[in-house]
Amino acid sequence: METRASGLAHLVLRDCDARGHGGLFDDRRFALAISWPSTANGAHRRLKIFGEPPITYMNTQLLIDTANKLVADDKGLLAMDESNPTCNKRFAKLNIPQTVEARRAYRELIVTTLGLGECISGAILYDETIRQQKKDGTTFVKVLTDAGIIPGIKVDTGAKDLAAHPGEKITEGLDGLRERLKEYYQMGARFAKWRAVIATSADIPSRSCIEANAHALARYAALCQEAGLVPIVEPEVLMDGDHTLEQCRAATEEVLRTVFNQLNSQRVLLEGMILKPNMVLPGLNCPTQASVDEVANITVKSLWRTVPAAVPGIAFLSGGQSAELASARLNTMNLRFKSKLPWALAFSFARAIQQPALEIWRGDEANVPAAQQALLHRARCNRAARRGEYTAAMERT
Ligand code: 5MM
Repeated sequence: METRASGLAHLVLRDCDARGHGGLFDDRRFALAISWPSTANGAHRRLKIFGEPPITYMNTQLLIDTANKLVADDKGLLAMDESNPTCNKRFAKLNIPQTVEARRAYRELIVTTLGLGECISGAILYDETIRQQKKDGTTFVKVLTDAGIIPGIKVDTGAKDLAAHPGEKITEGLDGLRERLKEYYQMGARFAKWRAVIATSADIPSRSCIEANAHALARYAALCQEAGLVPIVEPEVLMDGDHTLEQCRAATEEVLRTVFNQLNSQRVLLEGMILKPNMVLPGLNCPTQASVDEVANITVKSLWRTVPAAVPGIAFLSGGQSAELASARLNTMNLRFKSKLPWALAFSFARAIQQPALEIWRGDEANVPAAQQALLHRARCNRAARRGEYTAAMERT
């Protein structure tokens, strides 16, 4: 559609078709452009203002299918992508040896848990783990795939201090990422994860920290889609501190708005990604804590305001909440709002699924069956929470 805006300028509203696509309701978006006669014969030069469509890859359908599978059937993700330092820290607290073999044995316990695939759609691995095998030599990737669980991989290289911004972090890992993604795809990964961490207090997050992290997340996401991997986009507003529920809401909304601006600007296909945000919570040291209902309401409201409907799923991180509270809050969100929301509300928990199992295992092979039982229990609780069917009574069974 073109409208004559003035004698000089042409306002052009057109259904994007830069790559030959058309139709308002396919995955293209509107573009707004201004053109004006700029040559003697009246040819128009166009100044594009916004609306570049996401790029179309050979594997666009694969990305959309994988993203949908990750949040289908009321399942969710299991984050088991602790880097070696994080894993060692958790082992140290329980006097578990901090060795490659102990980490391998623990990950074998997780991936061989019978029935896990009934509740878990995808498992996020770490570089060390995606290369590891069971004692009998079967790769973890094969064990997961055989269980109907899609293997994923954490690809950021960690959050480092942001220069000139005391108390703030920037996640690194873009250098060489294209090559690493190719390798992970060949190893069987079909999705990836990158986590940005945003601290909150009276003076932070700064605009520059939010922008730098959102830009990195968007560049990572575009590279993933180019490689056929669904990007899990994880901007985490941390629970640490004494900030209020309202401060967390404001920071979370600002972060999510900026992240989606950057994702659009890097031409990321929203239908082929999953968002992994924090729930909106008061800081751990805030004197006023929030009820399950309050958390559910404010979290959904913030997401409703900021997350485009094209995104197929939102899979929350647990962020240090207790396993039971994470399930209860997710349950209330689904119970109250599921039928009204454009995206699935799922989970991508690490501690809130693994912690009870790790505490039972403690590095002792004799504890493996009981630890697996605990892991499966948490996975079942969270699947029930996706259906709005989780109850405190489940914790007593
Ligand atoms: C497993 O923890 C991941 C971070 O590991 P590193 O700090 O070692 O890089 C983390 O990204 C995790 O996947 C998510 O934050 C979810 O974990 P929680 O425990 O918050 O659910």
